[in-house]
Amino acid sequence: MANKRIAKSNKLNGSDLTNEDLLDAYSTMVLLQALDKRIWIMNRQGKAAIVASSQGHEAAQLGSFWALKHHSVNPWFFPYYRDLGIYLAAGINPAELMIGYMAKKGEPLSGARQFPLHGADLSKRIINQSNVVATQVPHAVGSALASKIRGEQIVSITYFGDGASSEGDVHEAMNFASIHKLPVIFLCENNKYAISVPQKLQMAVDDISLRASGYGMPSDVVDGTDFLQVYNATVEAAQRALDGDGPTLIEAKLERFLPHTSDDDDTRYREPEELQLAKQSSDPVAKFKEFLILNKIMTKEQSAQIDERAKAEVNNATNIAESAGQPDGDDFYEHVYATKVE
Ligand SMILES: Cc1ncc(C[n+]2csc(CCOP(=O)(O)OP(=O)(O)O)c2C)c(N)n1
Ligand SMILES: [Mg+2]
Repeated sequence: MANKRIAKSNKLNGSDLTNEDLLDAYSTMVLLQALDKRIWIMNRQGKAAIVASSQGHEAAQLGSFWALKHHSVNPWFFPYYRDLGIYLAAGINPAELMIGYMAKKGEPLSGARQFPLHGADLSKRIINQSNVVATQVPHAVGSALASKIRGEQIVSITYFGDGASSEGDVHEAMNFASIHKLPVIFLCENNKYAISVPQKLQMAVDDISLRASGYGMPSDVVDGTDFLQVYNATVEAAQRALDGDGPTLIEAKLERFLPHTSDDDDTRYREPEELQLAKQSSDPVAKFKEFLILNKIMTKEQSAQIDERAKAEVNNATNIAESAGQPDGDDFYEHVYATKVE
């Protein structure tokens, strides 16, 4: 099968979301950016051990989340370490997330025994067991297989980077999912770097989506800094999954605004001009804001209120996390063994 592109929605602005939905999504995006910035500061103060920032990836994470929120029931999420937006949108609150980065008592995913964002919150239907690149991808395929066997109308979605797309796990997962027409969405957040290695040295193709054709799977390439483009592509992929037509690979092209993690120095391999240009032209939050104001969906006053609310929430989360205690020794095994999934 050729690398088939999915027909784009032809509705005005390409979405079925109401203005209220869009404002809700934008408010979450502003909160995500504010929280991410504060977490980075906590790292610089020596209070958060390691951070992989989501800055630049906000639209890919929230656009796909909103699509599943509106077009599927009880989806399963298999994100990776950069996907703070998925956790926030799924309802893990900013204080719990900050507690996680500071490895304090009350962290919901692993009891603060893992790298930030790793572990699982089954009530929020999020599983991300490991920092080993791409391991979440076969997990999502297994989850989709389980849904198919049980006859459930449930979509699983997994997120991974451009670097991860060269891992055997990803290819095996895509191959299996496509053969068995499993209800899974592969969403690649292509920020053009795997730590310091640029895409050109990772693969000999420009589009990761081209790989889908090798498995007989449709794919789509979207501007991953545009909330609505990601939303639409994910809605169509979810529909295909629910119709029994199998998986889709979505490649969201976007920018990583900060070093790979707080332990990395990107000035050693990235030109400052390149980064400067990316920030000017590809900031998902600024782009979404401009779209909402130009289309008169949001006033400048509303925008300022959203900013203020986000700031207050992040301040509150920081205070709660700063005053939280250290994890207790006696809950050491709590997150180790499986709990029953309802
Ligand atoms: C199997 C494996 N190999 C190498 C690493 C070290 N490592 C951690 S993140 C990373 C780069 C991943 O890049 P990409 O998939 O593009 O995701 P990004 O961080 O850019 O979002 C590497 C090589 C690892 N954690 N696991
Ligand atoms: Mg990358």
